[in-house]
Amino acid sequence: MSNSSLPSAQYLKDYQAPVFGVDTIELTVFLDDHKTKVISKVRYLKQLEGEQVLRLNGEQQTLLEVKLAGVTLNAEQYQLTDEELVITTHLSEFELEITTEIDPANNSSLEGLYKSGGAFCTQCEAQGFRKITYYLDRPDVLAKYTTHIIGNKSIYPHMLSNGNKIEEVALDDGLTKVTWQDPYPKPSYLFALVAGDFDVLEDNFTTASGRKVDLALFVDKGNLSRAPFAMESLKKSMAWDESRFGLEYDLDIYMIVAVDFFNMGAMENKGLNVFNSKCVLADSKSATDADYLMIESIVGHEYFHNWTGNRITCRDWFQLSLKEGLTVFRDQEFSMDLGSRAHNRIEQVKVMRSHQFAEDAGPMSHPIRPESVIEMNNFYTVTVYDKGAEVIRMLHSILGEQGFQAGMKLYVERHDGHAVTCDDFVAAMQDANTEHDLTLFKLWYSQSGTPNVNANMHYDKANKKLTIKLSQVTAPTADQVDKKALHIPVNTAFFDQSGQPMNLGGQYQHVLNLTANEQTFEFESVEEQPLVSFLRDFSAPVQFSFDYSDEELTKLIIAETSDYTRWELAQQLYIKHIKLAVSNNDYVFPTAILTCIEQVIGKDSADPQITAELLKVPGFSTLLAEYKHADVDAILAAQDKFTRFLANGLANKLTKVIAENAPSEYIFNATAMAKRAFRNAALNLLSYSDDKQVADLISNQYYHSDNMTDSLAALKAGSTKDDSLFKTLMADFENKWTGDPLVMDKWLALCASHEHQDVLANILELESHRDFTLDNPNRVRALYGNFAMNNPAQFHRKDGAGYRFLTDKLIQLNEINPQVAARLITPLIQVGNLDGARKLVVKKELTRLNNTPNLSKDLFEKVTKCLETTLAG
Ligand code: 7MK
Ligand code: ZN
Repeated sequence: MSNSSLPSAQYLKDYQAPVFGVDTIELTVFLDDHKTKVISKVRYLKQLEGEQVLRLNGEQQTLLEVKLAGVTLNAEQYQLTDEELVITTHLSEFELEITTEIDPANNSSLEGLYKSGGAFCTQCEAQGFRKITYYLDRPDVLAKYTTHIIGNKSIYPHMLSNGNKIEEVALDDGLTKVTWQDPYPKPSYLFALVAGDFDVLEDNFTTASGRKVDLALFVDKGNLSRAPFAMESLKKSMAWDESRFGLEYDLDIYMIVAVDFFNMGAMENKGLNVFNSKCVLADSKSATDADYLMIESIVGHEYFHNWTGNRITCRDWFQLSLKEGLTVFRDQEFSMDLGSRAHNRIEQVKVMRSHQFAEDAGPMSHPIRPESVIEMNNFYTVTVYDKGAEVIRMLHSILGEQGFQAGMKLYVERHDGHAVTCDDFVAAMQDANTEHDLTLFKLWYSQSGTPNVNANMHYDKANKKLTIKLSQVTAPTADQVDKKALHIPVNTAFFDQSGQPMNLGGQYQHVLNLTANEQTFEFESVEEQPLVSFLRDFSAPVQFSFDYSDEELTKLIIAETSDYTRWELAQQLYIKHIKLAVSNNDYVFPTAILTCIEQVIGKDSADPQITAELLKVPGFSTLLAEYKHADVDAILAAQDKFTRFLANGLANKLTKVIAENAPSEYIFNATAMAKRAFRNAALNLLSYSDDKQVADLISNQYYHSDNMTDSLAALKAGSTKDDSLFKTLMADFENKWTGDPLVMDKWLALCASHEHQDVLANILELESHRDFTLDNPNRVRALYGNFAMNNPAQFHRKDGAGYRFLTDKLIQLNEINPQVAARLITPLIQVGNLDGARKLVVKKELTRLNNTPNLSKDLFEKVTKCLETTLAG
């Protein structure tokens, strides 16, 4: 790549409103595998003073004709580049008709219009529409769409687009034209078109105001029996948004299409969601409890976008968290209202700790509202989504449910039908809650990095006075050096030494609002030295530290009234001792840990779903994040040693848990799910013990299971045991499920995360397995993604073979699907705390990648940022 053509960044500060707006767009799409013709007729209106120049985005298509106000332009009358069609005109209101040709069957990027399996399908967010036709492909240009699809009905019985179907006519040549019209103005990223042969699950929903909405779920032929759960989830989502947010659906029809080739989880296109089939299809034989929960939350997420994203959309892509952070918060609350609050919170925090904190500490660090972007696809991140949702969650806890809903109501009233900013959102929250001041809070939108909050405590026995000093520091990040003090709400609870809640000023729970670098909080009439629990329910996305003794921690774990926080404190206890073992080979773990956990397991009142989580040892990425200069081998060894200590120490208890929670016929509900989780966590932990019977337990569970949750749990437990058992079970599973791609992804994942010396050779062999293909993102993530993210021992091999292997795959995927490649690179750029020798190998590999011809913008942005920051010098 020559210097002049290096991809360049766009900046939030450079935003300019569009000079031209669009009234209506009429698209006619002539379906063809390699030569799809697209005619777009657009009514442009000049809406601002400015240049009479219309700059249309467009890529990877052949321009056939341009007609301005009915007159065909010749090539001198416009400028065409690889990325733009530029037209200068004195008109301020005109129709532009553009004919282009595209090649969906060869579109392996899965962006724009592409062929997935036998079906045509689109993905336009963020900037895929420009691969379909030349247009103002930006979220602040809203238009009313009419879409004509012309194709062979015997091959494509279902031809779908956004809105309502208004016409279907047979044409002379055996083709059919289907016309759709969407009455709601929308940006191009919400456009969708699907054509294919599907089985359809139909249902309906009556809204609170009594309107009947048709629901249709389109799946590949033969998959109908795996569709009902997603349909139920959709109806629950519609009911929940009415009852909790007062928001109703607004069209007469809501469609979901499941496709096998999809870069992400799903997409909220107006009235026509497109889903990755793995986020839709489920039955008890093939899907785990975790899959069911994931499907429910993603169906919810896409549905909730109808208001937070579609009716009210983003002014520009820097505002992505406006719709994503808010919609993730909404889908989290949906899952929490339907299921276990504490369990959901644990899963949310795991994502923050193991992925978001790492992103903030790495070369791609950015605020939830980024300030500069090279490739927008790189900003669909855990920071924008999950930290974004944490920021909304803090607002919710500061304002309370009522205040928050008042803010939402004002936000919808003010901005329905418009493209707005994060500032507009906070302004609505502020104006509906004048008793609060959100001025400082807004800094969460523009400051990146994870704050470190530290607590110190002093109890003055003579004066019965308790003083808590909180301080915050946010270290400089790759993108931003200067950091300011944030508003950090620290939920805190007090317990007496016997473990009873201790009221201070009438209550035992207090919110300490930290708004400066350092702050002191004083409590009077405190009768005894309390046990204090901080940052309860993860009240802010920060790294919190308080120097607990083991005794305090174990007492608090028993005393806590918040199930989430009990788990959190247990994690702290585990991490503390694993770290001690990292720095001392001869470290002996205290048995007080066992006593404490045994006591929790034994509690009648304990929620088995949460207790199950207490039996899981912190993952490698969580441990890695504890270090500036990590010794990978020592961390893995200490983690393993601690797991075996817990397993052997709790072996009797675990065996009892397994026996007492014996499987019964599969049913998906909270009680049954919690029971399975408890049993399977016990089985998994026990597999690390020296217990001789565990192999029998595993094989017994595997062969007698009637559901995927238990089968897969047995396989996972088997993967830690002796090789022959694991090999036998894996062969049986492969034999049973080959040809079923979604299930085989679980098998591929297990192969890739198996901690065996030969895993790389095995993966190479699996590349020619009949169930693997490099052009399907699900397969790629199952095999390579699990190797890179869930097999730390082999990925971080000292000889660099893991890094080299991933780089080879990235170079291959760069040509096929840049977006998938750029997601897969994450563990190779979050290397700041690795040792010098490993960093050197990574640097060599990233340099090799950087020199790849035709390196995509997606990989370019991440590789160069890593080489310039983390690996500079
Ligand atoms: C979730 C965008 C889409 C990453 C996580 C999703 C995407 C990427 C689903 C694709 C979504 N708008 O609804 O957020
Ligand atoms: Zn979303």
